[in-house]
Amino acid sequence: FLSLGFSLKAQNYIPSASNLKQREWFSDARFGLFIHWGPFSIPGSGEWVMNDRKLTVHNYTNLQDFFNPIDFNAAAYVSMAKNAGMKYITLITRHHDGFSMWDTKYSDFNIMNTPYQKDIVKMMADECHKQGIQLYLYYSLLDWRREDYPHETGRTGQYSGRKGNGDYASYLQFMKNQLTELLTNYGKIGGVWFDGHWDQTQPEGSADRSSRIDWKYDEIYSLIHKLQPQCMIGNNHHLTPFAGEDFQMFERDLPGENTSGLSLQQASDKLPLETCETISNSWGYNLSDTSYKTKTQLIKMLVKASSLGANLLLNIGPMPSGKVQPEFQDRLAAVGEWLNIYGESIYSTKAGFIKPQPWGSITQKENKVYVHVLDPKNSSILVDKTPFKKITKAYLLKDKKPVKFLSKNGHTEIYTGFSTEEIDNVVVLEILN
Ligand code: JFZ
Repeated sequence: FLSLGFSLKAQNYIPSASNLKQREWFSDARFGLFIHWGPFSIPGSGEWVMNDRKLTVHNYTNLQDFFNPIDFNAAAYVSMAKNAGMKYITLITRHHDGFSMWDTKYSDFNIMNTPYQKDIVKMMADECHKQGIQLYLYYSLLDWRREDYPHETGRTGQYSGRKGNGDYASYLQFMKNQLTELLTNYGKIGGVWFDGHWDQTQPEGSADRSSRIDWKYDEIYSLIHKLQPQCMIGNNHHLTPFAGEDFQMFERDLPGENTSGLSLQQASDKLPLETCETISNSWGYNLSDTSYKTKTQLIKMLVKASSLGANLLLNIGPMPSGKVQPEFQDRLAAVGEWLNIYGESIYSTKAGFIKPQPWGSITQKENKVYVHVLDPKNSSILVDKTPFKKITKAYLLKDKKPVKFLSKNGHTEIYTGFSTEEIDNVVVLEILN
């Protein structure tokens, strides 16, 4: 094995051929499953329970003794994702509470020290590889437990009872050790989803968004790309992508919409995009949250994300036992059924030539334009400035029934006989460029 003896700085980052290939795969995939799950699920108050209830490290550690997910079944999780039409799973390996869901040598607060004693990441990785779905790993940069995490400058985790000052050099080494395990022992990993950077910056909307610590991302990112060159790096920092990152994520928002106040940054025109949302309002299991989005809302979200050139990473928070509640299962199955018919207008498409409109939005690939009429209020739809020469055919995707249209001087009018019962009346325009 040839070692070059130097490490490329992230600043000079040139993605490898396999990384570029993985990015393409990712953009084509369009739909993934986010899983927020771990001992934080036990109290049923979401994954921030340690911080929200001001629990100390000492008391929170007790959760380790209760985590025994007897209903966890990796094969069932992967099948559920596949049947939903999802192409990848992004699994929490370690959230802000610092619990490691795998057999790690670098922290005692891990799955092997629970009554369960089985490596969740390993079981998921093996099953994903077996069933042909890709695995991405969520890894928190922020830690509410460790004394070496720079907790004194952090915005959260102040009730943990930690003493002294953080020691970032030590914490960085710890993260590198853990990431090395994750990228060595679990086969091919599609990407790493970092989160927690924002703990060291002023809140969104503040003038100064600089970090209070130097995270040394160049070291972390080059390590990952050295271990697995294809592995895509994303970081939920709510800022313009940093050098060395391979995709850009938007938390609870569509690129450019900024309805959550968390994505003021512009969408990169070079990197694959991903938006994440959750079926209820919580990420981790929450007993009091019954605000489930409907299947219609979820499908529209997926359509809009695709129209903006972004993937949808849709979250579930399984129960402490590992069981996925029927409200989540049913919705995932329903989106899957829809994709069985309409998947052609979602997978491997590009952003539409216009942004989403009041009536709906557009995706496209090769010589096909998919007009997603999500809200057919009027009897016709006008698409201004159509960037193609000619429409050769127009029909409903569902049953190939022809659709009337008028296309002149770059204006296209499509006549609706559209059903308001339909979630999405997809009209296919076959075009000449
Ligand atoms: C983060 C996590 O904190 C959350 O638990 C979940 O994993 C989500 C997907 O990502 O959400 C955030 C991100 C940023 C802030 C708060 C929550 N912030 O800037 O205050």
